[in-house]
Formats: sequence, C-alpha cells, structure tokens
Amino acid sequence: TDEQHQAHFDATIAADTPIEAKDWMPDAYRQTLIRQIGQHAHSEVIGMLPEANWLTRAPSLRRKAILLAKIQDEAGHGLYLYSAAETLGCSRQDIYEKMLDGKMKYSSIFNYPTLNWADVGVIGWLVDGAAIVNQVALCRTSYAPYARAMVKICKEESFHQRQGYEAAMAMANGSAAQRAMLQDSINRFWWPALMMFGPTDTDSPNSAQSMAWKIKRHSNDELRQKFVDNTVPQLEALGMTAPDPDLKWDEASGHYRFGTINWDEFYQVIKGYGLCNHERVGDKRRAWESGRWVREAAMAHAEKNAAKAA
Ligand code: FAQ
Repeated sequence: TDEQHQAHFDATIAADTPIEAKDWMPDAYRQTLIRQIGQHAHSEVIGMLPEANWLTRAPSLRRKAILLAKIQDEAGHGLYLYSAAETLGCSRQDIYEKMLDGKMKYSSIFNYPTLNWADVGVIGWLVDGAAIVNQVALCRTSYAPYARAMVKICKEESFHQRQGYEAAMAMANGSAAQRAMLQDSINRFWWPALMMFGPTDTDSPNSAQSMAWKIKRHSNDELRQKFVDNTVPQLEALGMTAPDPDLKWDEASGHYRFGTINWDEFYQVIKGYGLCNHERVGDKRRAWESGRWVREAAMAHAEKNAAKAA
C-alpha cells in the first residue's frame, strides 16, 4: 500500500540510505528533484554564455585553451544533470523547452554581463567557488543519481575555481590598469555571487521540506557563510577588497560578518528582469531553432538504422 511505501521511504531517508531511480518515492519528492536538478542543468548550459563572450578575445593562446576546456566542461555538467533528471521520468526536451519559455529558472548569476577580461577569472574564482560550496554538500544528497553526478562535477569545478584564481592572481600582480580591472570585476560580481545561495533561510519556501528529505544537507545561509569565510582570505591575498563596508572578521563567532544583500535585485533577476535575462534566453532559443535540422537528421538516421536492423 501507499502507507507501506511511504513508511519504507521515510525509514530509508532516516537511515541515510540513498534513494535510487527505481525505488518508490513520494510524488512531491520526485517533482522537487526534477525542479532542482533541471534548474541546475539549465544553469550549466546558460552559464556557458557569459564566458563564451571572451573566447575570441582571450589575451593568449594558453588562456584561450583553458577557457575553451572550461566551457566544454560546463556543457558536460549540463548533460550529466539532464541525464540525472531523466531518471526521474521527465523528458529532457520538455524541461529544456520550459527553460526557453521562462517556466523554469536557472541561476541568477548568469544574467549579469561580462564586461572585461578580468570577469573570466572572477567567474572561475567566485562563481565556480560558490557553486562548489553548494555542490560539495549535494554529493551527499539523498537521491543517488544526483549525488553521483555531483562527485564528478565537483572535481572539474574545483579545477575551474583554481584556474580562475590563477588568472585573477596574474592580474593582481600586473599593472595598475590590470589591478583596477580586477577590482572593478570583483565589485560587480561579489554580491551576485552571494545571491547564488538563494533567499535567506526565513524566506526560502522550499528549504524545510528539502532539508527533511535530505535533498539539501545545509541551509542557504549556512552555505553562503561558508563561501564568505573561504573567500575573504583569498581576496586579501590578492590585495583586493569586497564592495561591502560591513564585511569584518568576528572573533567571537569565528566567521566573517557581511552586509545586507539587495534582495530586491535578486527577485528582479529571478523574475526575468536582470540585465541579461532576455539576451541569454534569446541566444539559447536561437541555438535550439538553428539546431533543429541536426536533431531531425539524427532521428531520421536512427530510424533508418533501426529499420535496417529489423
Ligand atoms: N537563482 O526555496 P528556495 C553552476 C529560486 S552553479 C535563481 O531557497 P531551493 C556552475 C528557487 O529555485 C549554479 N533562482 O529554493 C557554473 C526557488 O524557485 P522555484 C547552479 C533561485 O531550490 C559555474 C525560489 O528561488 N547551481 O551552474 C536562486 O530550495 C560557472 C526560492 O528559493 C544549482 O542550481 C538563484 N540563485 O534552493 C556553470 C545548485 N536561488 O524553483 C557555468 C542546485 C533560489 O520554487 C559557469 N540548486 N532560487 O520557482 C540548489 O542547491 C537549490 O536549488 C538553491 C535554491 C540553493 C539554488
């Protein structure tokens, strides 16, 4: 019966035993995972766009090769995540089209423009850095196919973070103009990076249930604090500052205290009114339309082969 299934599921979660694709699960658990994994996948593929803006203008062949490899990794992460979502019974095409139609979200951070070369380093350092803090926690998420995807993604993400920091270090050790460019980029990406963790715990409608199901292992605010604590020493090592006059070390708690996030800006961006929402979704829609013949040709080829085999 459903009660027996539910009791077994609850006991499995309580015992910290992962849930596999073929296990019984409550429908709301399945829907929450499709939402979160789907949004995560969309973020990876939309996240390719801001960096791609600088591919043709990378300052050296070495930087260009590194950036190309990183962007290809993001495509790969999108594919692992779409596959993980599909294990829950959704169709990849359906959730992708929902993203194109603005019915599914992707991370707020990718709606900001990349205005200078330092942004490429700062995205690797701060954006991938924030992503790792969130994703390391997700390696222990209760849904096994999602957790397994995260393990590989985290390894690649940590390489991304280091390449970003190394690029930022090169600029910090460069000319006054390069240091100014780096500081300008940090000023623009600092607050949006903190927003990646989502609303505060008191304003996060999904957190309580997702924590109870052990989909989320740490709250939005806990992970945001961990990111700030990790990052401030790195900022200081570069000789740069954060655009936050309230940022300071608090000896008593052993944490950095930081100022108030502009939540109006956050909600504007996730409702579709950020600086680049229109451009990002427009680019993906154009790519989807212009790739239609490739999808159709691949299907026709597969059908022909299947007919031959029969
Ligand atoms: N942006 O109740 P909560 C990457 C939405 S890393 C947009 O707290 P939840 C790597 C949230 O969906 C970025 N929307 O929700 C990379 C919900 O709306 P809904 C991707 C946000 O799910 C680097 C509503 O607000 N990482 O791509 C954001 O419990 C460089 C209420 O929020 C992930 O997706 C936001 N920042 O917690 C790639 C990690 N925050 O769905 C390329 C997996 C919240 O009810 C280049 N996801 N919302 O309509 C998660 O861990 C969670 O989903 C949270 C949100 C923590 C993001």
